[in-house]
Amino acid sequence: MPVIEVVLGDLVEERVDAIVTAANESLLGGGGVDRAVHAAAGPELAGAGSALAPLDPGDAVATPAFRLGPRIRHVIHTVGPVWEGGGYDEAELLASCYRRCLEVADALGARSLAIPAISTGVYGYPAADAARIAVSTVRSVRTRVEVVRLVAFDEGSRDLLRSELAAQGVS
Ligand code: AR6
Repeated sequence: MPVIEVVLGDLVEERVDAIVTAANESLLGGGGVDRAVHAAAGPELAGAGSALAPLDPGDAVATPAFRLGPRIRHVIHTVGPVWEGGGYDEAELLASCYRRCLEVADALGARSLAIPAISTGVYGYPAADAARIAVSTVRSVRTRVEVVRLVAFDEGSRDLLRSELAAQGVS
C-alpha cells in the first residue's frame, strides 16, 4: 500500500513522477483540471492523447508530460464516470479509475503519483462519496508506487479526503 498524502493546491505544480488528469474519452483536453494539465504540458499532449483515444470510462493510459518535464515525467489520462444518480455503476467505474491509474503508474516505474478528485467537477460525482472511494481504492492496491498525493482544489474536498484517511485508519 502506498503512503497517501492529502494536499490542497494546483495539480500541475506537483513534483511527482506522474500526474493523473481527469479527461474525457477523446483525450483532447477539456475543462477543469484537464484544461490546466493540457495548458501546462503544451499542445503535444492533445496529439499524444488523441492517438490513444477513445478511452473508456474507468480506464487509464499514459503519455509523456511534455512541457511539464523534467519535473513531471508522465501524464496518466483517466476517464471518470458521469454521475447519473448512482445506479449506473458509477462507484465501480470510479474505483476502476484509481486502480488503473496505479497499475499504469507502476508499469511506468513511477514511484510518486498525484491524483485530482476525479469526476467531482464537471462530471458531478458527490465529493464525499468520491473521497471515500479514492482513499479505499488507493489503500487496497498492491503497487510499487510509494507515494500517492490526493490533490484537492478546494478546502471542502481537502477536508473530506482528510476525514476519510482518519475514518479508514490511515494516518
Ligand atoms: N488542480 C487540482 N484539481 C483541480 C484543478 C487543478 N488545477 N482544476 C480543477 N480541479 P473536473 P471531472 C478539481 O471538472 O469532473 C473536463 O472537461 C475540481 O475542483 O476537472 O472528472 C474533462 O475533459 C474537481 O474537484 O473533472 C472532462 O470532459 C476535480 O478537479 C470532464 O471535465 C475534477 O473536476 C471531466 O470531469
